[in-house]
Amino acid sequence: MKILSRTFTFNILIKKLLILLVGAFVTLLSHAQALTNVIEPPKEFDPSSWNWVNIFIIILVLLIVLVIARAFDIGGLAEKITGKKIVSSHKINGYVSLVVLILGLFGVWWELVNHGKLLLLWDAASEHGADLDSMFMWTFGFTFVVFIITEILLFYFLFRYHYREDRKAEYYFHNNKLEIMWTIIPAIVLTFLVLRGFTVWTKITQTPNKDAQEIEIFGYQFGWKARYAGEDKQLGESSFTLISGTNPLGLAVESEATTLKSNLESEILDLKSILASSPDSIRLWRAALNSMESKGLGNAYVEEHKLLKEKVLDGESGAYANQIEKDIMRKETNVKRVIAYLSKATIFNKSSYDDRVTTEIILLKNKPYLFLFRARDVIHSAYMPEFRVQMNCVPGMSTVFPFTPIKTTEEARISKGNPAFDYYLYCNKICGSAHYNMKIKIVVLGTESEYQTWMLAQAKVVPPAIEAVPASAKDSLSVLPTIVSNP
Ligand SMILES: [Cu+2]
Repeated sequence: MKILSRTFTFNILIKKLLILLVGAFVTLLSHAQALTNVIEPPKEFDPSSWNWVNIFIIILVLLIVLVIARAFDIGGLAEKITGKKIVSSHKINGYVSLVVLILGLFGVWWELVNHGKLLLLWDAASEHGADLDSMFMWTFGFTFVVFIITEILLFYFLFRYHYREDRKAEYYFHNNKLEIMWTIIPAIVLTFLVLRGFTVWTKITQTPNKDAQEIEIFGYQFGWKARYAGEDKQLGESSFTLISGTNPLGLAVESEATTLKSNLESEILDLKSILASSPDSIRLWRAALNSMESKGLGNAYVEEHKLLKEKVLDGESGAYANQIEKDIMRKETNVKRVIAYLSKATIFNKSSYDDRVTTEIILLKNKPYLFLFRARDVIHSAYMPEFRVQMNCVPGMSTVFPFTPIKTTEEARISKGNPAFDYYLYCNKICGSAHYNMKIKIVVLGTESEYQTWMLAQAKVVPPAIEAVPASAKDSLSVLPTIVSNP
């Protein structure tokens, strides 16, 4: 029975197990390396591609499971014969920790090799992007080193200091050296990261560039519009107050504002007359409801009966009149705002007439831009990952982000090895049901002439009936942009 003595049996089994595992790792490793050399999308499963390596791995895994099962069998048998405890679960846990450590580190290495290009930021398409990427890499570097050290310590300590009857854990509740170390080191690292972040962000957002071309990016449920200044190199004024069915961007166009004002006023008049006649209406609805119910028609026309009853209840409780009053107040506020705009005649300076509203954003390589963001309905977020740009778009206020693209779409296609690649501006705030579809294409061109050709093909803002130009004045105004339709 000596042969089944505790340490002997167990150590041999564990050693066999480890050798098998290491063998499996080496095989997997070479296999993984072979895979990483192939930069192709995953293919459909093809049985002919299954070589002996795969079969060997499967057999190996089965063997390992078998060995583990046998180890427990023998251990249990030995315990029965000797009456002593042979398999120590603490020892097994210790070795399992080592296995987890090796497997985990291998996994980290494999991920970095295979998906590093996706995980790490390295090919920003804007001038400031390299700074942001380097910030990311520094943060990643620090946390990576800490991660590796703590993982090794954690699992190695589990292995090295697992429970043994013949040794006792040392106990102490305070250690000044440790306290100082784990306060000062993170403090230094965080100070470095925060200061660097602060300087980079200041550099990106606070450095005015007088040559920057302004482009307005307008977000709405669910899409984007871009607005470029025309020949006057000036974006026309706009306001959310002036937004209407025919003026979706709320541009400062006097005739549009006047129409909006008169529409609102007539809507208010309509609502007021509805409100004045509401007691009569409510009496009529009540009479109709009573007659319906007395004739027993409530069961035959369930839906109609329900709607009529709701109307009567709303009317008699005052909720109906209340809602109309609220609508009137809201529209009156709108009218006041529009009138205030109309009195500020300076903003209706026709500077928006030559603006061009586009459904794509076209940029020129190495040209500085200042994006001005607006939103119509709810908060959206303009996110251009390739350019490392993100900014909230808030209704009623404007936000900005300056950047300079440094790679044309063509160059990006080549460097990514993807001829179908395109830059996009996405919405990055969950803003409603079709949020997922809210994006606009960005094209970065290399030459001014391509840009000009595209720009000329864009329609000017000038709304058709915008300014009713008197016939006699038409000639003198012919320099003003006429109605241009999108070719
Ligand atoms: Cu959105």
